[in-house]
Amino acid sequence: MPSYDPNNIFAKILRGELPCYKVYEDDKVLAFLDIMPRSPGHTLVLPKAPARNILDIGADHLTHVVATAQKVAKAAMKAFSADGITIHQFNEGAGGQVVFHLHVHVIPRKAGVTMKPPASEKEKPDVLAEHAKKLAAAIEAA
Ligand code: DGP
Repeated sequence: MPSYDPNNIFAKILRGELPCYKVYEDDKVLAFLDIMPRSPGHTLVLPKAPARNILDIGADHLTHVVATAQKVAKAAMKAFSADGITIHQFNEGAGGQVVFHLHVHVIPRKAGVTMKPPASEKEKPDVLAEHAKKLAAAIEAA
C-alpha cells in the first residue's frame, strides 16, 4: 500500500488550507459535510491523525472516529428527520476510496428515497451552510 500523502485534499482541509462546512470538531476528529452529498446532511468524519484508511490507522484513533460517526448519526436522525442512516467507509482504489485520508460517510436516509450516485452533483453553498448549521446545533444539543 502507498504511504500517506500529506497533500491529499482532506489533509489540506484539516490544516485549514481549504474551507469546509464543519459540523463537529474535537482534539482527535473533524466532521464536515460532503460537498457532493448522496442525501441531505451527508457528513464525513475524519481522524486528525494522518491515516490513509482502515489499513494503517491506530485502533485508538479508529475507535474515536467510529464513536464520532455514531454521535453525528444520532444528531442527523433528528436534524434531517431521517428514517435511517447509511454508513460507508472505503479502503484503497479497489475498495472504492477516492480521497486517501481515512473518512467515514454518515448518510441520513428517508424511507423509499434512493441515494444519489457517488460524487455526482455539487450542492449549492447556501444549502450546505444551512445543513451544517442545523447538524452542528443538533450535535451540540445532544
Ligand atoms: P471516497 O474516498 O470514495 O470515500 O469519496 C470521497 C468523498 O469526498 C466523495 O463523496 C466526495 C467528497 N469530496 C471530494 N472532494 C471534496 C472536498 O473538497 N470537500 C468535501 N467536503 N468533500 C469532498
